[in-house]
Amino acid sequence: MVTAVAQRLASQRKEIDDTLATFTLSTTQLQEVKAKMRVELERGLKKDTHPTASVKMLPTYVYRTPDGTERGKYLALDLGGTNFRVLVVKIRTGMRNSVRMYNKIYAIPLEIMQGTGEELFDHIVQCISDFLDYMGMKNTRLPLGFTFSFPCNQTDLVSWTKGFKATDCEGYDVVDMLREAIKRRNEFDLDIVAIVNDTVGTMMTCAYEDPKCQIGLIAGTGSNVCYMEEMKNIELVEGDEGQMCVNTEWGGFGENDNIEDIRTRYDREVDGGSLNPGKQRFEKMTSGMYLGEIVRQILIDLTKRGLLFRGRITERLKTKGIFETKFLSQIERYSSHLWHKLRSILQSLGLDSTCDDSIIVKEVCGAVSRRAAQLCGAGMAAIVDKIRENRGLDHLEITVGVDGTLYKLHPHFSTILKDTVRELAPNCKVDFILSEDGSGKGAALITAVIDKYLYAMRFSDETLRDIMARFRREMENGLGGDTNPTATVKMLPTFVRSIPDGSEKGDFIALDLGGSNFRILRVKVSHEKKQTVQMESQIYETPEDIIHGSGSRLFDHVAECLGDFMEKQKIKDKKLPVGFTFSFPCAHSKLDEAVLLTWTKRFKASGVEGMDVVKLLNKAIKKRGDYDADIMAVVNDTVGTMMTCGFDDQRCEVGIIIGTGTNACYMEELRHIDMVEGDEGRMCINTEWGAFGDDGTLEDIRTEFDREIDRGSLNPGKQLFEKMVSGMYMGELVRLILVKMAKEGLLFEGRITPELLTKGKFETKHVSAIEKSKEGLTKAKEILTRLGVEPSEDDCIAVQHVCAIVSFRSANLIAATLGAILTRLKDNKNSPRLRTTVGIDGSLYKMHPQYSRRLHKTVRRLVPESDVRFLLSESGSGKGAAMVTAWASRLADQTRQIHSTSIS
Ligand code: 0WK
Ligand code: 0WK
Ligand code: BGC
Ligand code: BGC
Repeated sequence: MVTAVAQRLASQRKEIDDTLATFTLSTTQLQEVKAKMRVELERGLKKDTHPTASVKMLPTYVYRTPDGTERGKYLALDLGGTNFRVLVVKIRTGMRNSVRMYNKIYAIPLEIMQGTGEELFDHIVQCISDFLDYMGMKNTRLPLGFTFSFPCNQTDLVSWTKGFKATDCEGYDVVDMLREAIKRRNEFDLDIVAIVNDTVGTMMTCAYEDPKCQIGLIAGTGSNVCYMEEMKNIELVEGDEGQMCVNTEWGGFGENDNIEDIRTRYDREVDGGSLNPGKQRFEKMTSGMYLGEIVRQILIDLTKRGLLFRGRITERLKTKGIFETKFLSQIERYSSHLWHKLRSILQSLGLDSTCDDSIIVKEVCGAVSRRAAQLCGAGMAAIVDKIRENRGLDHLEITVGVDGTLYKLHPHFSTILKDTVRELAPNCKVDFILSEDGSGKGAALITAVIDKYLYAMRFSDETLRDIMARFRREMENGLGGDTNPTATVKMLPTFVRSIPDGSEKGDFIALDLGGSNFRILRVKVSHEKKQTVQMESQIYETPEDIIHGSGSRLFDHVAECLGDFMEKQKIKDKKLPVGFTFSFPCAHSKLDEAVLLTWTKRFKASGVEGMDVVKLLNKAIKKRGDYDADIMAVVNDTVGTMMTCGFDDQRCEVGIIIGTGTNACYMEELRHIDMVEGDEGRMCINTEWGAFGDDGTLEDIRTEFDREIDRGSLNPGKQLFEKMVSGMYMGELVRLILVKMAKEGLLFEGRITPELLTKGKFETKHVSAIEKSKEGLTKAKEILTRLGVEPSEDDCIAVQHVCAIVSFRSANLIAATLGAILTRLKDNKNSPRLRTTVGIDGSLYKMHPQYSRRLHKTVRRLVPESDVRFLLSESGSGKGAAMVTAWASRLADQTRQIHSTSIS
């Protein structure tokens, strides 16, 4: 005799079973889900269906998994999962497991997640700042890989998901938003190299251990998968060769109502109450952010129907988000006989339950999580089968890299998922490996792949100090009588013994040859009230056939221009003293005797090296016979620049050129210059630092691109330092890197055009234009379009990044060699602190938007015990040459007077 209670219990049981049955998916239903997922994968890949596809299949521009050659030190951000992590990742080549990571977890408060975009990115930057402080790395400009776990079209955020809803972000470029925030804080600088989805980061992290890993799965707060797809199937991206990782964003599956048959009313409740109703329907059935909510909705419904908690709905049960997914895992971990454990979990949620209640709650949790795992399994089965068919295989063996708290912490999720994949994709043997280190490592690996060619161009302060010490040694070698012959840094005496002292006066001609312009100047130095300088100048061509022709033709050309200038100045009848700025390495025996040691930069005229250039010029002038000139001094452009700046600042004792070429001079104690008699006072030394490294001392920091530049230069094996840093070579360096990256498919979708392959097509002025903060990317587009490579926005960002690395290296290296000169000056003066001025000129330093700031900053870090003023030479080295000529003229006058008095 079945009692009424038993009947009521049986019907209640049936009601519960019917409810739970809506979460039970049959194999057929799962196969349908798999088939529908497959259809959506294809629709997402195809150009014409992509716009309406619910599974967006976003190209990631990651063309391969790690191959063990990655190396370097990277900063990584990991945003979008449970925790916001900031990491530093050190990757060493060779042994597979040589990755060191340090990280710190930061909270992202709800009001920040759902505040304004500016607040969110300022918060992110504040955490980075705290981390860099903690790691003592605020001054190192590290490359950054940013794991940003939201759907992005290249670097534009498509839409927020999970708990995020910050305003003014969707549709905007994540890189720009982060860059702006870094600029707002103005405390440190970073190179944002890559924006990576967490699925991609996870795949890369696991592929570093298992090369078969070609799929990344996140089963955590959110749910998503990426995998390596054949390029020929990705219609949104040009090119048919090779593979590219596609971020499926399968969370959106079902947004076109194609799984309404398996969505329950509880799913619709959860979706209706979410931050993005109608969106991410598959995610809301499968991921940690929502499973707890689905359970809560079911519990509310069962309770309303009197089937649970004695029909009493508590405030707690009505509270959204109270039933976190972690409780599912805890509840499902206990077998039913441990109902008291279940009860205490429910108690902690303020839910008073009976034994039956606890068991029903456990069943509900089980049903919800089982469905989630099965759905993910069905989706995964669609992906592995697609890959198998892509490769025309009957049987596929592949590995999935996995991360996410749901997969990690839920007792059954991973098993059910694996079982479902095995059942629905029987022709695939799928291994799952858990990502131990999170996607930060993967983000660093991707940054390393992109940055592979740039890594070697980044120097820590430690390395820069080492280069400083090396250069200091080379200076001593150059100054030493016995070591000078073999020294690479020639430390050439200039016979200029002081900077202008204000007594200079006269009417001079200055020739300025060797920079980007050949300039002839008339310089009048007078003393009305105070010393004033008037200058008139004219620029003359130096055609290639002249500077590559014979020496006599070159000097004839110089003499002709001088004649033309004097004509225009109506001074052909005057024999004015001439100061000749000749910007090449010359061995002086006196001011007006200078033997060219070797041509540099664009010059290669024959029959000049080893000759006295004053004689050659005088000969050319004489040959003309239409005017006369008194060449009183040959000065290097660094010396001219120091003198020009010394005219305005008495502290100036260093002259630097960072232009077509690069070089520095400075005032050295005469007692240290073995090649010149005397110990009193000082003399200006032309270091010719361009040749630093010609003896191999810089081989460890020279890259394959530096070697290629040198091989293709007019003077292979010479001026190796100059070729790493100066304006004549910078554009070409960038071009070679772009060609290499394009060849690797890292840029322009692998497009290589004849223009891109043409030497000199990418100029240093392009580097400066592209690094302009505001219009840089537009300029990049313009310049790259002219090279025919049809650049994407990402390409422009990457090219801007390459430019930044190359120009930054130049500024850093010059800061190191200048640092060596400054410490030597300080030691020479035996003072605890150096106060000095550096006169500087050159088109690279003047034109590049960031160069000077970077140079100054690094110099101040490398030589903290100094106060260095950088004084830009407004008027070029001509004025300085005139100052030296004034001094030489006076000396000549005095000699003449002494001579004439001694014979009279
Ligand atoms: C750890 C990864 C991170 C990812 C997270 C997902 O490092 O990139 O977003 O897993 O899991 P969740 O924290 O959302 O459970
Ligand atoms: C301007 C000076 C000149 C020097 C030039 C270097 O007047 O002596 O050679 O700067 O800069 P560049 O023109 O090579 O960029
Ligand atoms: C995002 C994905 C992310 C996944 C896992 C989803 O909400 O749309 O980009 O990979 O969560 O974190
Ligand atoms: C030359 C130097 C010159 C520098 C800057 C180098 O190539 O060797 O003499 O100062 O360029 O113009």
